[in-house]
Amino acid sequence: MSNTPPGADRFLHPAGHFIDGRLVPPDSGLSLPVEDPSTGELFSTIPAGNAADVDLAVRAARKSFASGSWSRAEPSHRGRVLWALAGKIREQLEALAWLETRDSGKPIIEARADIAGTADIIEYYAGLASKIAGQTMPLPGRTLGMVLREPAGVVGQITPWNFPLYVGAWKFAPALAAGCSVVLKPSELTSLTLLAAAQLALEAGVPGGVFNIVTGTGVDAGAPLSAHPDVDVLAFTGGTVTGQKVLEARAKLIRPAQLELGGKSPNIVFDDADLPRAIAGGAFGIFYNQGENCNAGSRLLVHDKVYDQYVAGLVLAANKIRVLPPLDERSQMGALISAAHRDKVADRVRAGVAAGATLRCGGEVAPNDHFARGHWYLPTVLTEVGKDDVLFQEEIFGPVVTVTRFHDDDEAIALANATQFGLAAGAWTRSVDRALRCANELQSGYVWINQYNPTPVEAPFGGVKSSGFGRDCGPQAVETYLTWKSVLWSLAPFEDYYQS
Ligand code: TXE
Repeated sequence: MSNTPPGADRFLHPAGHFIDGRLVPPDSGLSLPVEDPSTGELFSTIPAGNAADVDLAVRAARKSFASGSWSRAEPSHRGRVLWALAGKIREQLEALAWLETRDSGKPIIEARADIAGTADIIEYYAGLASKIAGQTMPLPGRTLGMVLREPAGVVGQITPWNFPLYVGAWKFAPALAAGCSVVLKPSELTSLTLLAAAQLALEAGVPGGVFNIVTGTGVDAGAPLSAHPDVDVLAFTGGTVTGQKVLEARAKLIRPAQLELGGKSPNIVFDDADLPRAIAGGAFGIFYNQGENCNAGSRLLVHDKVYDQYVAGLVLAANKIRVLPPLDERSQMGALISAAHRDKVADRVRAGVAAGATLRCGGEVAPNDHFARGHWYLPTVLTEVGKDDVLFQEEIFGPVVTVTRFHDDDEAIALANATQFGLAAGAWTRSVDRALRCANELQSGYVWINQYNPTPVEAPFGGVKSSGFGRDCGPQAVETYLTWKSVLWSLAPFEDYYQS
């Protein structure tokens, strides 16, 4: 591409993993191709990491942690360095957004929002670094109790392809603020911006070995990281099945994990909702980022009284979305991440229609114009979907929403809670009582009322049920990366237990 923005070239062809403060060629000598999902063009490569690379990175992380250069640095120093990193990310916003768009297929305007959001996340944790404090308490026998908060040690992090740098920052920023050393494995489909961020972190003052990136597939690099005995804490965002494998590996070591997994989030439209707003919010809730969003509002539940009007409005809104090449400034929806993923989305919809669902708009796209290459799928609305249907129960992770009818509040809440997931939920109503009931009764880690999608870093994000446990964002995220240590200090004369 000729229109590479200034600064992007430097990160376009990574010469290696980022380990111990430098680019390190992979042990295998092999690389993986990097595809532009919107054209199918193979425009770069990343190192194909393996267990030896992971081990090298974990050793570097351990060495840096033990040295204290970061783990025992003054918290305010860590904060200043993280603030400087956020500044560098803001300076490089255009370059990083361009890399993100090429890597992921998302519209450039959404990639810019991701990068600006990444800087927000890092700034939040820069501020938090100096607010981590323990406790003291009087204990029996004239003993002073002190509870110290200490960095957990070496942290492994495995991240997905849908919000590569943004969700990466949800993981690495609180870990670095806590004083941990990190080995992060990005998705093999989208590794460029995290490799760039680790290099910028070194320049901002994060010591070498504290923030390492190992690229590669889940099997070759992710699995050895989650099973590494010297990784104290493992944080993961990705699919539910992979999350199970990661948890099994951690269980064998008896080491903690934080998991943010899939969702099938309900978005409830009551009959007293501001309908135009609920229609716009329903569309935004599912179609943002091509629906490749763990909190996507993929199950619209709509009151019978407004159902027909709502569906008509939603179809109109879906058809208006500009599905264009993602580097086009007008693009509002780009391409899906890969051919395999597009095919999975298409198969799910086909099977759902065969099982009785009605396709109201969208679906597969004729391979003309810019749709001739790359992995495209149109904004899709399906109706006549019931509670027991696969379409209602299983995550699709694409621009596909089902609309299901309900008749009263009890039924709405029961339908909303009727899946194994519990990541996010939305409700549209003018009634304070209904809004509060939803906030109370929805089995979900996150509830939006009269809006959908914003995930500001201030609010903890994560799921209940099979959507995982632990939290990204908020002060809660730092908890994952800290341990408690109780110190008991006797102020009384020593009494020998065996003397009497
Ligand atoms: O994700 P994976 P995939 C959901 C979504 C999607 C499905 C599969 O429904 O359709 O998951 O997507 C690494 N040990 N989400 O297959 O595999 C992998 O390299 C250790 C929801 O792309 O979960 C990548 O870095 N790690 C989600 C990370 O796991 C392994 C975001 C996530 O990829 C591994 C993405 C293994 N055995 C998909 N296998 C969300 N919650 O936002 C793979 N990985």
